[in-house]
Amino acid sequence: MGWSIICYGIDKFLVKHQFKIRQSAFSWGWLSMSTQHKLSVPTILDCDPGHDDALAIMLAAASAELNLIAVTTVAGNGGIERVTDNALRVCALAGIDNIRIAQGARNPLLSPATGAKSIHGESALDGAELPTPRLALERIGAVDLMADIVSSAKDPVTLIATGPLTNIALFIKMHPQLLIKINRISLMGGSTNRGNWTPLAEFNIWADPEAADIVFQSSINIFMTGLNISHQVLITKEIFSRLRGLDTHLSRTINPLLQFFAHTYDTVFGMPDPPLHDPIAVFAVSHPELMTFIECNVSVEKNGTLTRGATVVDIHGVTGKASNAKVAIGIDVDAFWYHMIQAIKELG
Ligand SMILES: [Ca+2]
Repeated sequence: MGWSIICYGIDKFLVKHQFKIRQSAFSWGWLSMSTQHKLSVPTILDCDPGHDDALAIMLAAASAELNLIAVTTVAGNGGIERVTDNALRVCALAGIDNIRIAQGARNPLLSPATGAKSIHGESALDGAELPTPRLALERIGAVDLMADIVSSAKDPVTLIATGPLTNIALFIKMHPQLLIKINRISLMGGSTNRGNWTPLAEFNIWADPEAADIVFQSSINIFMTGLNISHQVLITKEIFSRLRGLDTHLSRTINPLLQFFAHTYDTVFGMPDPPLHDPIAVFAVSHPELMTFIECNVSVEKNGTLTRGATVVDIHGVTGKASNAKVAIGIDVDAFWYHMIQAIKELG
């Protein structure tokens, strides 16, 4: 079956909870498929491209374990028109032409969109010239497209979220009858420790804490990958060298995009080797056996005067609140990069 638990020296409490995850994984049938019957999970990726979102789209499109049906966009790293145009251009760049793309929320539920120019630049995806879009944008919006796909899907659908959770929260509130057909949400957001956009809040959750709160309280099967994991997955000089070594049309464009990202990350956070956050939420679906999760309660701070948008992750179960998420606490970094670079290679 190939399921292996990587404990990273954590105590028996965590091991006990990981075991629960392992059992859940088997009961969902993730890992019961032989290589002759490879699981292909119907997937919608909701994102705000964004450099790391761009690579998340590529990993999702190239992963045989996923059937990427649609990409939906949400205001986050840039305004909604920017990130939607970026999603379309990324698909053109990577030769992804068999999916649907729809534009989603222009603003978070209660607050205005702010963007993240200091990290992603004016276009939200600065650093390289991207090709003209080839796919046409859907006439319906992101939430309607999600409902259309989920209601007509034969199998339960997985949602991967790599931006603020506005679209997902709206889907949950507008289509409660469809939630039974969502088998999981794998999201990049929050952290088990500190933040990045504020000292205690990670950008995606900080950008729309009310939406994140709706998602975490939805009773949907949630996989959370936060900064505690993504800050282990760094775009090092060695990774840049491997990308250059591919010497494909795609790698030659990705390289300056990620160089831009590395430069801003160094300027803003003093991290010359920037973390590649978003594709890990894809990896959590395609290769859960290469990550470690614990079940625990995650609450979102909506009212803190200093801590709005912080994820309060109850790793030690001290609150007595029921578990509502599987929170990533470990990843096989080398295996992640193998699959990420392989995806770029396959897309050409
Ligand atoms: Ca993102």
